Amino acid sequence: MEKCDFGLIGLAVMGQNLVLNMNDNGFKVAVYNRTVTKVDEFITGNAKGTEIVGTHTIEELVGVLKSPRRIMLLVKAGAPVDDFIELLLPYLEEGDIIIDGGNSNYNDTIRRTSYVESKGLLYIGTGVSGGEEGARFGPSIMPGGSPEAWSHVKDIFQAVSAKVDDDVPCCDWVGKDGAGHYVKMTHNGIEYGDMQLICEAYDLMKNILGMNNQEMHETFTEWNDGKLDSYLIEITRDILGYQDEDGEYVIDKILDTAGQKGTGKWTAISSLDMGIPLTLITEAVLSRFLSALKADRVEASKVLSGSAYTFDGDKMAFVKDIHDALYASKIISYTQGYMLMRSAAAEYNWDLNYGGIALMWRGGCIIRSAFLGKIKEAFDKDGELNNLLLDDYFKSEVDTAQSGWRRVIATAVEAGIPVPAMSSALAFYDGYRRERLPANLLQAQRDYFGAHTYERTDKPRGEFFHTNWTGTGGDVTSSTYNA
Ligand code: 2AM
Repeated sequence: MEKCDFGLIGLAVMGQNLVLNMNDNGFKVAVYNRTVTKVDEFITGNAKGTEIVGTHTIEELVGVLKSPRRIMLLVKAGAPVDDFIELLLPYLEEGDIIIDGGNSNYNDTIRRTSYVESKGLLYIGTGVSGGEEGARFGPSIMPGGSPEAWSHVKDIFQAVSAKVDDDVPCCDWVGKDGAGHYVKMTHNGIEYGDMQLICEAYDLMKNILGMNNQEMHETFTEWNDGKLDSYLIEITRDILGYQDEDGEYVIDKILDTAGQKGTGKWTAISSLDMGIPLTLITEAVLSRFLSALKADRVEASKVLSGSAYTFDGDKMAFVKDIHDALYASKIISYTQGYMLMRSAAAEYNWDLNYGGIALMWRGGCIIRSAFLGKIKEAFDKDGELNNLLLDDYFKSEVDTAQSGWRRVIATAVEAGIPVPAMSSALAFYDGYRRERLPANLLQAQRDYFGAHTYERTDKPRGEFFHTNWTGTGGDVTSSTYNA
């Protein structure tokens, strides 16, 4: 038998679909699964009539692959990945490549890359985004790991990935060790932010303007033809228009408690660790937590009062303002996401291609949008662009949107409708553009109670001063005491 090009372990839906996609693209794939009966079910079921080869042991899988062997794990993140690495190692040879295509934490991928390399093998940790549909017909693929591995997987990864603008693949090498999974994590964080922003726009339309599902469906239809053109706006349009057999809107019957699998939380944690003000994504994660407190909210709703506000302005004008608030906030969210990646690149010594990342997200994945094309253009103009907000295009877009954005936040506050993502985005914008913030007072307070010292506006940076505020504390400064 002619040997196979690629091996895949893990035949859940994502794994099955990715294998079928590879098969469609002319690659011969061998598969294995922990529960071996699923291999036969797949071969006689969804994979019937394809070139896909089923194997029943790890040894058999390894035996049918060409060298260097390329084996992807698409199994549950965490211990199962480590377990399979251990199971594979005894059968693999120098130069073989283990690929983790699951949603692994980038810290695990950093550790696994160095471990697998220490055994003479190569490792790739790759983000694969686009859900089941993406895996089948073209996901966004974000690989990182051992750089020498890239040339061995490039053809197959780029062949099966999504394409934009006449065949440009949404897949390129991201960087060494955990870079691919870090960028995938950031993608998921941005996805949390985009979804929260859309939910806030929905809340404002429904609960300030009193719009019905049909009206909102039409609004999202219009928005999807403009600057907000994206997968998430498109599915929101469809969700709002969807009626069940009884002609009732399904959206109104869905319980308002959000679930999560943790990648948004990881993004927020990483931003806290690195000191990056990733406010919007973090608010999106916290909003899911608040939504999950359903029983508490039901109780509180009976007790706590809000506002008696009623809207009496121009409805259509306010819908336009909501659009602008969503759009400007989205610019802030991506700005913050890119700040995070820039900081991670410095921390972990990755050489990230920021325009290339926008291109990878442009198609195939959940946050795919026309907007990402604009981000790509910004980095094409200036590869060293320090902050997206300073790009001419985005600067002028925020300029145009900001009056509507401010009106939305002001109205939401008056009406008592929470818009944590939109309002934290505005607070970030108003903070970031300020030459002077009130942290002078904060430094004075720290120096007052803890002698933490401060720098002065009239002296060079790096010189530290202490004031004896009370006249009794003496001149001793503190560098270790943290009150
Ligand atoms: P299974 O079919 O044998 O359950 C998605 O859940 C994929 O991850 C499936 O292929 C599943 O295998 C695999 N998986 C889940 N938990 C696992 C574990 N603890 N060890 C090995 N594979 C696991």
